[in-house]
Amino acid sequence: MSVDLPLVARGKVREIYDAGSDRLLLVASDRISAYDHVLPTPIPDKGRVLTALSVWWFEQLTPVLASFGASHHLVSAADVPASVAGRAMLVRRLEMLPVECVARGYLSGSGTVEYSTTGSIRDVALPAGLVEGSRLPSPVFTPSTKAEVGEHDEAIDFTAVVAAVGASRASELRELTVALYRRGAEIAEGAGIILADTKFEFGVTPDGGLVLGDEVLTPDSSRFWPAVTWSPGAPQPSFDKQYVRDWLTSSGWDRVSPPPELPSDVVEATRDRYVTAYEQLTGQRFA
Ligand code: Q0Q
Repeated sequence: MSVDLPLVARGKVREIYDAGSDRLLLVASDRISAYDHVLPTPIPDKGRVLTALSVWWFEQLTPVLASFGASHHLVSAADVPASVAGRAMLVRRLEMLPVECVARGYLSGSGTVEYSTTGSIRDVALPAGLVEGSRLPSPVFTPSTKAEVGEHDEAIDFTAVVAAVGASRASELRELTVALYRRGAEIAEGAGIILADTKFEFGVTPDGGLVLGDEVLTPDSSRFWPAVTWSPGAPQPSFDKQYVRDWLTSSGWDRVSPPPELPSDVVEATRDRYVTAYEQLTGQRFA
């Protein structure tokens, strides 16, 4: 156990610990997942890079949050146990809302499948002729339910969000999710990175205040594409995971049996991609 606190929840690549009555400790590991499997080989510094990125994004997004009368849950990234220094965030304990708030600026993955079948994404009609990787006319709010560990999130429509949190809160979530995505995409574009889509999680404080939780705008919660290779019409290369995906495919792994160890050159190249994403976005050297 790397943290001497009660474990609250464990995800594929992160854990949450109980840090007191109104505090949690969100710890990011160096684990990496691909094709719905957690790989056996860690990526050194992945947890530290993605934590530093979330911390930076919380600061960048504070004006957008404030314009909605909302805030974020980060208390400190310094006041954390030495054993997880740099890869943990002390956060406010929230009542998390049961909605994964996804914003999509580009057509990809399940969005492309839905569009190909219906000509729309959820209740948003889209122009004809869009293909995998196409930029959408406007960002689309595509909420989903929070799946149990190991399950896939389930797409829901806006009426289901209303049923879950009420009409006013549902509209607030949709508008704030899109506004945060737009600001993130604008900053990322300036750094040569396409923010294709992202997932936010929100909670509320006892006085009903809306709070942005979880990690934000990391390569684990978002699709990051290099702008220089953007070419609609096929799946876009991932900014951070393409080396891993390509090697796994070349290894002959069947994506069902336990995944193989990664070779050191793929590990090093992947670490470089996380560091490069951080340095390009923030303009700061990763230490
Ligand atoms: C909370 N999670 C995510 C998770 C497993 C992260 C609960 N501020 C908060 C947060 C946050 N962030 C949560 N609960 C209360 N207050 C976040 C989905 C799950 C590992 C890491 N689950």
